[in-house]
Amino acid sequence: MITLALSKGRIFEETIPLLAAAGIEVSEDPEKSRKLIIGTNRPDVRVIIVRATDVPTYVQFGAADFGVAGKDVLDEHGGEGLYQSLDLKIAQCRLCVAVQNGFDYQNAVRQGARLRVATKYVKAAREHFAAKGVHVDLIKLYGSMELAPLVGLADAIVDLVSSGGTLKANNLVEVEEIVSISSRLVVNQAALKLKHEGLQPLIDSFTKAVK
Ligand code: PRT
Ligand code: MG
Repeated sequence: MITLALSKGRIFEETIPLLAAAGIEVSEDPEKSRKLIIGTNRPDVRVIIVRATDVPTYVQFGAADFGVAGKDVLDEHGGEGLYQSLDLKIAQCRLCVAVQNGFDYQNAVRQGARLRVATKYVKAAREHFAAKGVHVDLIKLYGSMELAPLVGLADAIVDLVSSGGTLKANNLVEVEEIVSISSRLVVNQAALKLKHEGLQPLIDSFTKAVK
């Protein structure tokens, strides 16, 4: 059995065409069904539905042979035990620093002020501000980062932006891009050897489909 770990939402939706290119059709829609293990038209291939941030963990421990995860998630996870095989160029966005409209970020940085930064991406944020020599107090959040500057929890946030609509709706502006993000196919290192016959053709089809 070959097991693919996906998260619901954009990653699932954008992986479907890549699976189709490999001749694989999932038998259920995870948005409608509550099933966490979904079969496919191939009796030897199944999909498991996990939280986006949990995909690397399932693959790392071999509970899934491969999976699709954002570069943001992989960077925070560290990628131990994972073979990062392919940029799928899906679920694209960028990791940014944003502040409330009117907050003079460049000036605060110039003045050497200690900034309070709220984020889910503590590792990426720490590295970014350390490289700039900016002193920050990081506040770990698990979602709705956009709220933090509006209620005085933080001066800035580090969060993903795609259309920019969420920032705009909350009177925030992007002041720095840290890194551009897309989703990657990650493979369990042991599975890549032990299940090579089954896995490699799928990886090859994904590779072709991305091009
Ligand atoms: O949503 P949930 O809490 O269940 O989990 P999750 O946020 O970890 O998963 P999901 O499915 O939302 O995101 C999975 C992956 O998609 C992320 O790890 C990213 O690699 C990628 N991705 C691409 C995004 C976005 N675009 C994105 N726009 N992930 C999140 N967002 C959020 C962003 O955090 C912000 O709140 O969407 C909002 C901004 O969107 P715009 O279009 O208004 O700019
Ligand atoms: Mg989300």
